[in-house]
Order: sequence, then structure tokens, then C-alpha cells
Amino acid sequence: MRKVIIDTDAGIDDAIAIMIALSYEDDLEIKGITTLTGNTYVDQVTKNVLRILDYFGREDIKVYKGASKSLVHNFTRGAKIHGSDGLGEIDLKYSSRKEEEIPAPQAIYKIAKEEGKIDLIALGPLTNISIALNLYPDLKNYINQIYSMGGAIERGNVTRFAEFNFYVDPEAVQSVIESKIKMTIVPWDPIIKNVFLEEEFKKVVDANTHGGRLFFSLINYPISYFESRLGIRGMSLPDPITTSCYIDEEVIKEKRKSNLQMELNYTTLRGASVLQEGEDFEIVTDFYKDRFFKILEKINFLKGGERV
Ligand SMILES: [Ca+2]
Repeated sequence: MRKVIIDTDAGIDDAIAIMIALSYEDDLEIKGITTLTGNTYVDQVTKNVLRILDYFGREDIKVYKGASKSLVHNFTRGAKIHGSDGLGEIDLKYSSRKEEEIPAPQAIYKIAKEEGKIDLIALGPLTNISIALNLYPDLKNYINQIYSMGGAIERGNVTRFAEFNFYVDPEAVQSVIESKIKMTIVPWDPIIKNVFLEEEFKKVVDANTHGGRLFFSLINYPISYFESRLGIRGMSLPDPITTSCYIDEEVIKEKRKSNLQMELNYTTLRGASVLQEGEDFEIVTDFYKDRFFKILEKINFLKGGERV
């Protein structure tokens, strides 16, 4: 059983990534979910995570609230594509639960130390992880590996050179890079190369199941947004892909070893993730769509309601 903390700025695709992780409860033990500002503000992100967990009766999973802004700069709240509540304005009950007392960076350290070794799936900016590594230099001994969605090799989504998660807090990314913790990065390039169509989802996810119902209400907003701008009913799924690459390495079609350096200067390149000579990190450059669908399919079996 792999033990994992999910760090998230949920976010529609984060929500789907969390659903995927929940559907693998036989392989993954989610030791906590930590939140931060990204796709929307951290207070709303935290509420969103609690809403999702409640929907699947997973009140046993603890949620820890983290960074409200980047290390150095505040940044504009994430993309319109996530709607005003960060979850595409869906009709999903708010939880009566609250986050835990201790903040996310402390929680990451506490859990990792207790467990001895833990994996981190980072679905937002790396601010929480950076703060945790700063507060607790020995934390790196307790982190087995990080899977991070972020960065861009050829072309970004915020600027030509930078992808959102890494762009909004490049100093945080640089500090995590310097910790030399084993890290697999899923950048924007393979994500945008493989946009999914609504019809493809319909073949895999059953809208009449508990998980499928939430899935289709979540994707409705971004798919309509995509359609109004590009004329196709489809969307990309960065965080579910990243989570799936972690769950099953066979999802990864192509990867390369590289070193990485963040561009921190205030030029048009700020926030770019620049590949450097070396082999410290794994960069995923392509994935198998079919294999990903095999994983996504499992959300059809997610149950709701009370759990003992
Ligand atoms: Ca995210």
C-alpha cells in the first residue's frame, strides 16, 4: 500500500484527480489532502476538497489548509475555466466539516515523519512543499518522491514559455528542485497534445453512476468554455493525467531524464522551466490515452454516502 499526500488547488481537474485517487483505495492510502491558492483562493479550494470527500463518504480523510499566496508575489487567481467556485459552479453540497487545525506545510512534515516515507502528488503550485522544506530541512528524508504537474518544455499556457503552476510561484519550484528530492514532472506539453473529447468520456464514464454523475457535472463548465473559444466540446486533464502516471507507470508513453532550472528574472521568460544537462528528474513527454481511460473508468465504481 503506497502512502500519499495530495497537495491541490482544486480546481475541476484536481477534483477529478482526487476521484481517481479515491477509486484506487486498495493501492493508495491518502494520508491527507493539503490545499493552497491556485485555480481559486485557498479558502474555496479547501471547501471544494471537503465537498468532494463528503460526496464519496470519505470524511476519514483529513484536509489541511495551506498557502494563500506565492512565496514572493501575489498572483491573479486562476483561470476562468474553473468558474466562480473553482468547481465549475456545480450543485454540490458544502460540507459541515472544517479543515484541521495545523496548516498544510506542518501537516506534510508531521505525516511524512510519522509514516517514515511518503509520496507527494502535487497538483498545484509548489508553495506548500517549499515552505515545508524550508521549515523542516529534514523533511526531504521522509519524502520518497514527488509527482508534480507543472512547467512547459516547448510552450506554456500563461505565457509562451511558462505554465500556470510553475509560473505563479517559480521561486517555490526552484527550492523544491534544489532539495533534489526524486521528482517526476508532467509538464503542459503532453497535456495539450492530448485534448479529450466529450464523446470519448461518454464511452468510458457512466453518467448514471455516483462517480460518473459528479464527473459529468464537473466537466460541463470547461467543455462549454472550450467550445465557445475553440469550437470543440473537449478539454485537457492535467491533474488526472499526472495522478494516473503516479498510480500506473504504464500510462507513461515517453519520458526523459533531465535537470531543470526555473527562470526567476523579471523578463518575458519569468516562470519558464528550463531543461538543463543532467538526470536528476523525470519529465513525462507523452502518455497512453487508452491506459489513462482504463484508470478513469474506475470512478464508475466509487460509492457515496456513509462509511464505517
Ligand atoms: Ca491543479
